[in-house]
Amino acid sequence: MSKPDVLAVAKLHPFYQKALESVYTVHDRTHITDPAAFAALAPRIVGVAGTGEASVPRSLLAQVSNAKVVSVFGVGYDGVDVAAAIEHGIPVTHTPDVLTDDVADLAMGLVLSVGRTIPQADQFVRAGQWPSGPIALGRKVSGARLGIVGLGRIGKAIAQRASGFGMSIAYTARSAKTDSGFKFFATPAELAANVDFLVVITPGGAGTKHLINADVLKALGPRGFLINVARGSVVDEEALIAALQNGTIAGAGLDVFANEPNVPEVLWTMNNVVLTPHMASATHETRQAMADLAFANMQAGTSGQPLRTPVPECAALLK
Ligand code: NAP
Ligand code: 8YV
Repeated sequence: MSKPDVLAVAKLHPFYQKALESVYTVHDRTHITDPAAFAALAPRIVGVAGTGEASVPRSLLAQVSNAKVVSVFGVGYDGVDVAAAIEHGIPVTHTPDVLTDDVADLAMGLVLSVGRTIPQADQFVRAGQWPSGPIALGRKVSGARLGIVGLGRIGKAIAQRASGFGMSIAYTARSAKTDSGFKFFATPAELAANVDFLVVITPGGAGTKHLINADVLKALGPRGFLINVARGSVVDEEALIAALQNGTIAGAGLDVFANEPNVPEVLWTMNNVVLTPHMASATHETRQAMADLAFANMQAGTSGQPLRTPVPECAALLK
């Protein structure tokens, strides 16, 4: 008997790909590589598999309208047109919680990296520069002021870690979290003006586009550092580059970019930035847990079982 067909809309992690292949025939980006063949295939597609960065537009959802689920390998799903998916009766799932620790760990790693110039110090030693002079002094992290833009699952886990470093914590979000015990600022600019490290960890998409703009960077100031582990779209990348070049801010730690995997070359040469390739959830343990959950959602969706982790917009409808 032939296996049911699913469409992978992005290059999937091997853990997820392998699990899917045990049950389904996985069509790898056929909608892009061979649109004519895909037009014939589309009505047979029972599920769509994606990543946190993948694009699932309205036009594609219309083609795969017999699909039973869109299962995203990632907590962010800003590339999926959820409204269109709901109109077609296709629920969307994601992988919250299982990656929270890793992303919070990397956020703190970037705080420490930019403050204590760890990657630059590594290069300093490797380049044989140690004998000819001490390395420039860094910025003390313990006891510094941390601002979190987005106090959700990951934002709270960052706050928990930062508390261990004796940092004072403030945040902004769409609404104040009265039970958090942290100081709330209504806007990113007000928060930025009152912290040393500003960590961005909101969803991407239209609601947060360029939330961090030139005004916020100006408020962060020449001794302030920006950390972005959210989505490239949340930060105005041109304004950020200008702020780094002009000394408007002290430096930045960036895991996400506006046009991944393309990182503006001007950033490659700057000594006050630390760059990582969208790897906040990239550990063996977490990628396995994400694959298990994404696969479980795909199987549940395609067999009419309750979904493990539908996105909030769909969870409300499924109740
Ligand atoms: P979450 O629990 O839904 O938290 C999101 C937080 O962002 C909430 O506190 C929310 O505020 C806040 N927020 C949303 N829109 C906002 C706005 N316009 N202004 C200010 N705050 C806003 O999500 P999570 O699990 O923490 O994940 C957050 C995001 O991290 C994901 O969506 C994804 O984009 C990113 N991420 C990146 C990586 C990576 O590899 N770099 C990995 C995983 C996740 P309210 O609470 O007031 O609604
Ligand atoms: C990616 C992420 O999904 O969960 C998210 O929102 O951005 C990441 O975990 C991961 O890089 C796989 O594409």
